[in-house]
Amino acid sequence: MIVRDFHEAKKTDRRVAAGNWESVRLLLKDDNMGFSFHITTIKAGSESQFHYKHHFESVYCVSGDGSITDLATGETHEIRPGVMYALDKHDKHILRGGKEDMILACVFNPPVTGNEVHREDGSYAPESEAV
Ligand code: 9YT
Repeated sequence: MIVRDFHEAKKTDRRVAAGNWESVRLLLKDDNMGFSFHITTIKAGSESQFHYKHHFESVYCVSGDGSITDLATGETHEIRPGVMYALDKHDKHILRGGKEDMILACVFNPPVTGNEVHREDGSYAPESEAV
């Protein structure tokens, strides 16, 4: 069994931060679960484009508010606690923080290794290309 405390994990290199977001990786590839599990905070008022071309991701909003725009359709969906979205088509999207920071629980398949960097196009490289 693996038991980890977010409040401890965020003091370690499991926490990664970029301009508009930070993320604590509670499970990574080397935990051998077949997925990774992250608690991601999207800053209030921020806007970021992501495109996980090589991963599926599902996301559940724990607190805060924001929105997601599907760049294939132009459709925007409000995100609030209780809402889940799943990027089942590797959907290119814009994620926005709302009035408050948005706290999201995220699962990636295949699992993130922890060494990926967001590339210019908003993707993470497949593991074979990871730095
Ligand atoms: C909301 C979202 O896409 N989270 C992704 C996880 C985060 N970018 C990370 O841990 O790298």
